[in-house]
Amino acid sequence: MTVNIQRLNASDADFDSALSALLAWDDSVDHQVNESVRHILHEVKTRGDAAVLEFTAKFDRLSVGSVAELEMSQERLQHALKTIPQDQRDALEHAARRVRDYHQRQSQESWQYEEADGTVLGQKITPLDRAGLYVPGGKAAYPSSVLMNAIPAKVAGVAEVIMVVPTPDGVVNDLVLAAAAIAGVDRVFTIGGAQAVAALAYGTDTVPAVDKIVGPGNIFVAAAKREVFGTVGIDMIAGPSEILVICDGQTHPDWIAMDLFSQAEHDEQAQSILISPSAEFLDAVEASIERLLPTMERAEIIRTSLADRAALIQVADLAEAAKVSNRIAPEHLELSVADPQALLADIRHAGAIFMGRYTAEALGDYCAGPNHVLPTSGTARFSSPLGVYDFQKRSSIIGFSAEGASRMGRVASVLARGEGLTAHARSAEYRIQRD
Ligand code: HSO
Ligand code: ZN
Repeated sequence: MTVNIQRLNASDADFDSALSALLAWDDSVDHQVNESVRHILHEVKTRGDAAVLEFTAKFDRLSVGSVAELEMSQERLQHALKTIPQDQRDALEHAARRVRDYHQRQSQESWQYEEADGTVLGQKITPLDRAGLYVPGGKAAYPSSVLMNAIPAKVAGVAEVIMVVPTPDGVVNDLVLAAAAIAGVDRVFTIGGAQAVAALAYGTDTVPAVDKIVGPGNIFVAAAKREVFGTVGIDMIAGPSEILVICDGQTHPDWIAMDLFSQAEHDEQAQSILISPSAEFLDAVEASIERLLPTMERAEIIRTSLADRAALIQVADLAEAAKVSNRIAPEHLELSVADPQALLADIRHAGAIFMGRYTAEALGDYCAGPNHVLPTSGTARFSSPLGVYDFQKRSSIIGFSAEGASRMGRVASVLARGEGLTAHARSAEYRIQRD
């Protein structure tokens, strides 16, 4: 059964509208979902632990007497670390080291400077007190995502990282717990859904309230995060995974086909796009797709994703490829070309850029070092990968000398009177030295 992947040509008159249609993504909120999420949030906010227990029994078929029983001890995390296969442990630890090293480079320094009259101005960096990390359960439970979310928080200096992960029917994923142990997660509760987001946002007798909630989740979790934003910070509402490959036609077509599969296998809504100046190469990759697809474990997910959302786009040259890519602003961008550094100069919008034929996007998902939590659905136009910055904040520092207060008091006074704010004006004027 052939996959009918959409073909586009940038020189076609209707290319612009075809591209818009390809990128159209319906993230409209479902009112039904919003209703039930609001109800869950309200119940947890007002009834705390009791509500968390009821929803966990209802949605995860897990009944216990107290939320404390749903907490996994550090001993339990260490036990998971000791019992997972040794190669898994080694690889997780290796990846964690690289993720930590990379994120350490993002550390921000506080700074101050002094003006001639002794006035001091500056910026003080402070980590968040507590961060909450949502980890999905079931087939979307990725230990790599535990590392990618928790390590930047720890590098930032967050004192307490609280992880929540649903365990439907009490089934625990030991790889996820082991990753939590490696990343230094402080507390883990086996709760999930909107009730877990609510517990983190509002706090209960057992679950401490956090300052920011990060991590992916299903539509209920996304709706809950949207709803609690303002009470706490959130990272982003991530859409389905995307990969865009720009290839000059010289990479093995099987490699490119598999790179496209690698994001398509995440879910049916994932988007994989290949752009090349060579029509023969697009044909060759299509042939590879046909041949390789039946060999894939997740063939059906990949097939649906490719049929519904993929495209093979022909362009005149690499410069045009970069232009189309900038318009798409993909989450992941592979520059599978001879001179990726030269092409990089033309790239403006992408969550992560993978340089050259050897740089499979999958390496970035696991162990390159940079974060795999990236802006999706074109939001790379204005946002960035998750990082240490997301777990720190800035306070401005302002310190006037007597001389500085006198000089700037005159300026403030004029502006305050212009705004009709007399207390502001007089507060500044008290400090003006008159002689
Ligand atoms: N590609 C995903 C992250 C991931 N891949 C986790 C494998 N495991 C983010 O777009
Ligand atoms: Zn992935």
